[in-house]
Amino acid sequence: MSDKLIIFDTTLRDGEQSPGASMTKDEKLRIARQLERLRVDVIEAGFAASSNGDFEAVKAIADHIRESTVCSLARANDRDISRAAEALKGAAHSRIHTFIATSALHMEKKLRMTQDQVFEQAKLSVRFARNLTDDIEFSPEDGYRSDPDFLCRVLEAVIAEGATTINIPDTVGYAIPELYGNFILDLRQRVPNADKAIWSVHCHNDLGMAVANSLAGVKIGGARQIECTINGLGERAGNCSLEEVVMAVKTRRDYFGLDIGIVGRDLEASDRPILPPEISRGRKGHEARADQEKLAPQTPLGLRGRWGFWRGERDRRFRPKPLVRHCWGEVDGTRAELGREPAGRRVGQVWRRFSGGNRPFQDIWVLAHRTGSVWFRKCPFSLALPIRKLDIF
Ligand SMILES: [Mn+2]
Repeated sequence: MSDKLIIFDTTLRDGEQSPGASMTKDEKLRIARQLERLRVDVIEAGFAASSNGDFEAVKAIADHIRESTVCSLARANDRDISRAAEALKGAAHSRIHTFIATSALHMEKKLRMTQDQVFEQAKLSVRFARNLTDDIEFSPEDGYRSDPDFLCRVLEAVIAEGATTINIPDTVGYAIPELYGNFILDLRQRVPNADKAIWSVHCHNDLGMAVANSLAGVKIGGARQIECTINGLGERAGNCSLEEVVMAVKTRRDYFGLDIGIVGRDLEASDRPILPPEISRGRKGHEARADQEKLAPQTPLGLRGRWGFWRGERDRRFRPKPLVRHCWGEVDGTRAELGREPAGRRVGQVWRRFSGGNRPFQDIWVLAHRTGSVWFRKCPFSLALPIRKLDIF
C-alpha cells in the first residue's frame, strides 16, 4: 500500500456550504492559489452544476491552477457530470467527484429511490464520467450510516466502472474513531476490487472528532486520502481541519509513517492569507446550533415534524435574538441583503423577487424564522421540493 497521504481540500466546496462563508470567484481563485502554494494535492473548487457562479469559479480555478488537481463535485447524473467536465476543461489535472446517497434514510426521504435504483444510477454515472476523465472519485453520501452489504455492492460496481478514488463520508458527523476506522477496513476487505482504488475519508466535526475519525480511517482503515478544509470550515460544526490533520501526520510520522506533500511551516501563517477574516472560523454558540438544526442533511424538508426551527427564545442559554437577521441569498455567486421579510406563504414571493423569477426553488435551501426573516442559500442536493411544501414555513 502506498505511503503517500493525499490531501484533498474542500474549503471552496464543503467549506463554502457553511452559512456566511460564500465567496466570490476572485476570492476563490485567490484561496486556490494559496492552496496550491501549500501543495495541496487536490482542490475541490466547487460544484459546477449548482449555479453559473459556481461553474465560473471552478472554471477559473481549473484555468489557473497547474500543480494541484482541480476537482468539481457532481451529483450522479449525466448533466451534472458533463457540466463538471466542461468547467474543468482547462485544468492541467482534473477530477470529477460524483456522489449519491446510500443510507436508507437519505434514499427514502431525499432521493425517493430504491436500493436497486441507486445502484444503477451510481454505476451508470461513473460509466458516463469515465468517458470524460480517468480521475473519478465516487462518494456514497451518508456512507457511514449505510448498510454495509449494500455499500459493498455499490462500491464494487463503481470501481469496476472506473472510479479511482472511493470516499466514505461521515456526512452527519456521527462516527467514532475506532468504529469509523474499522468500518473502512471492513469495506476494503469485503470489496473484491478494493485495491483498484484509493480510499478516502470525509468527516464532520459535530461530535468534535472529525480529525480523530479521519486519522483512524487512515491508520486503522488504510485510507490514503483525507478530505479537509482550512480551519475546519464547513457545514454545521465544520469539516476535518486541514492544518490539524496535516500537523498530526507530520509531527507523529513515527506512528503514521506516511508522506504528505504539504509544507508544514507555511501552515502557521495560512489562516489569515487563505480565508477572509469574516469566514475564517467556524460558527460558535447559538449560530452553530442554529446551522445544525437548519441545515443538517439528515433532516430533509419532507420530514415536517423533525424540521424544527431553532429560535433564540427556545433556549435561554443563548442570547435570545432572531436566528436570521437578514435575508440573503446567492445567485450565481452574488450575495444580496434583503433585510427582514415576513415568512409564511410570502417566502415564495421574496425568493422570486430576489432571484428575478428565474431560479427554481429546488436549488435553494430556504430557512425561515417563524416570526420574521427568511434566508436563502444554494442547496447542495436536489431536494425536489415542490413549492407548495413551503407552506410549512
Ligand atoms: Mn461534507
